[in-house]
Amino acid sequence: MATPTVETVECDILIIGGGMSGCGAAFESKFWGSDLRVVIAEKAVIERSGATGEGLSAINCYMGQRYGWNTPEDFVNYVVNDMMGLAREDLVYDVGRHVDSSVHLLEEWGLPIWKKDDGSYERIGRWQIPIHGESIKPVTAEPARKAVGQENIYERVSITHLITDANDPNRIAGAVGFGVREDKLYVFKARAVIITTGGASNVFRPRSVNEGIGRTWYSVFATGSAYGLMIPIGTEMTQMEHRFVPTRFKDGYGPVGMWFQYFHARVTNALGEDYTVTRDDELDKFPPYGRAVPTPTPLRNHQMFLDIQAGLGPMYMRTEEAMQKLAEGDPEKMNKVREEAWEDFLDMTIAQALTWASQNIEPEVTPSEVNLAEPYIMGSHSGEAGAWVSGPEDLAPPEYFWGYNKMTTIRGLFAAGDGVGAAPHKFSSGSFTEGRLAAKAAVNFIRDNGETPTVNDEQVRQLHQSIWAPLDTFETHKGASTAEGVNPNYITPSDALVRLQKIMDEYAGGASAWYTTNGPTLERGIALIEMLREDLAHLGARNRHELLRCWEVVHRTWVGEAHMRHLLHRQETRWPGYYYRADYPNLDDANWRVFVNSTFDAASNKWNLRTRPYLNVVTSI
Ligand code: SFD
Ligand code: AMP
Repeated sequence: MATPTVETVECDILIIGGGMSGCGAAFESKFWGSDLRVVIAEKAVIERSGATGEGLSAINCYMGQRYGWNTPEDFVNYVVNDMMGLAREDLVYDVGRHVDSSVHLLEEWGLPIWKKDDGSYERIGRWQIPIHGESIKPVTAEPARKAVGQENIYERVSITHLITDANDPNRIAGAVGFGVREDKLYVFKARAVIITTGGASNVFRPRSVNEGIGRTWYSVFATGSAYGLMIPIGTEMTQMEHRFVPTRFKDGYGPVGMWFQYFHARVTNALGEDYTVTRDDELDKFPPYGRAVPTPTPLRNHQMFLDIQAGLGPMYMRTEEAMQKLAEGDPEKMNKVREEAWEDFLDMTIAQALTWASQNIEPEVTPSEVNLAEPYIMGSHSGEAGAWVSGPEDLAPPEYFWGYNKMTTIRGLFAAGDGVGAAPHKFSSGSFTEGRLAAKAAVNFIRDNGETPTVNDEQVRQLHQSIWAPLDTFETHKGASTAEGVNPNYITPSDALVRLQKIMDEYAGGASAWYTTNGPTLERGIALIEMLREDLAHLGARNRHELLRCWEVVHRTWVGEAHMRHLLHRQETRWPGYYYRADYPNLDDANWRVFVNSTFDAASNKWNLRTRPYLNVVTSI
């Protein structure tokens, strides 16, 4: 392996990640700061990177204010109930009040949205509109690329660490990383940084192993970097115990929202029973959220899970029943319904269409199995893990406000999308919107704070050395065994990932543990993950591709550890259907309707867990 060269990039705003929120941030920062140098560092290529790279079939966050469908207040009510009492109302409202204009912008840029004959948008559910969304990502990326300029986009550059000011560990100064296709190390020096590096899949052992490895619901490229970059420098995180367990079509991981809400399909068990009917009483056990409409996502899972636990599976999405009903015996209508059914997956989760094809499934004839997937740690869908950020100045109470909207507790470091905690249900459109809001605030931050942070060159040199170390470790020790993958001196990134997933699955309430854990199990899991973290200093990489995998597993391990520590701290079961604390099986609003926050202190290698109050800003729930 050649000795890497070092490139230094100086800019005003560094956007790390060019996904939905990163593209929003890029576009907006140039709108407010046309004189500023805005740089994007992206590990892939922005036209196809991130969770939407594969396409989407819906915009899941749209108020429809111009049609009188919903207000931002309605949205906050919905989100707080869906999170069973815990979401930052100021942040959720902020997305709600701006998201429609973002969707209209995406349409203007070329996103095809399904329309009715009168030209108004078609709807799926209360907040969701269907799109022909295979190309949502290139449509979003093009204006971002144009706005910042080709020369300011550093693609195929993976960011591994954030760096703080030499004289102030609480002030961001930039980031370091490496080129995944050339022997190059980077240091980005910036006056403000916006983290938009997405959520985390593959922290838990996925249901697909070996034969289908790599098939997960959320993007396999979502490696928890938003959290893995922010935690080590002491950024305050919130709700890292929260997770999203999606109900998904079995094995293909096809999403279910369109089926429930647009096709009005039911899921029934082996006896033909509908758990929403037979398990209805279960909802009374979780007041006041159990009777919210719609039933909160974890409780919908919980009802289905009770059937699965009772041995009443397989669970079937009754696609055939729903499609026949919609077609009303008319072959023309059936053609349309069939087309829509396949498009839902071809636009977004092609693997599900392949699963149908490979299993001879005609959805209008045959029902399809659904299951609960492994947990995902994320902040943009029905999960709310992420950074604790300042709210907007006109809404946030003092406890939630420290100067700049979406700024983390590190000065000059902003977050958006999956990176922001306690503000879920943003989806693609809301993440893009939040990126825009973070960028506007970052421009203001730069205007108000003229200084350029000081970068400690020695620290950068040391970080560069550690970034490259897995390649050196492999070269030095590869002869110690006859099989490259098994060596007393190093651990491969794939073995490290499997070890992480095993710990998370078995100790942190993964799918094979039936989403159940308790205090002693978590304590044991934390001890094991601490050892894993130590061993990650001995990662070995055969090539640059594996070097990328090394840093991805480092980021995922930070996510796993934070998740377990937060799970341990929250002594209740607030989200049955997402996870169960066997030692605290009940929801405890009196003591635990609070946010669980953490900071990691690198100097002492210690975590500090605390709670932050819940404050009603919009609702009285
Ligand atoms: O049906 C580094 N999502 C859906 N949203 C919708 O609005 N409608 C849907 O239909 C959706 N569904 C869905 C969705 C996602 C997936 C995978 C499927 C189905 C199969 C959710 C949205 O996609 C999601 O909410 C947003 O994309 C989140 O935006 P953001 O910006 O937080 O994350 P990103 O888009 O993944 O971008 C992250 C970027 O960072 C890069 N990156 N770059 C440099 N260095 C590093 N270390 C990096 N680490 C990551 C990534 O490459 C990427 O560009 S449905 O299921 O609900
Ligand atoms: P999904 O396809 O599961 O990712 O869901 C897409 C959107 O539909 C998200 O906003 C979900 O919260 C919502 N959704 C999915 N299933 C239901 C349901 N049964 N009732 C209400 N909303 C749902």
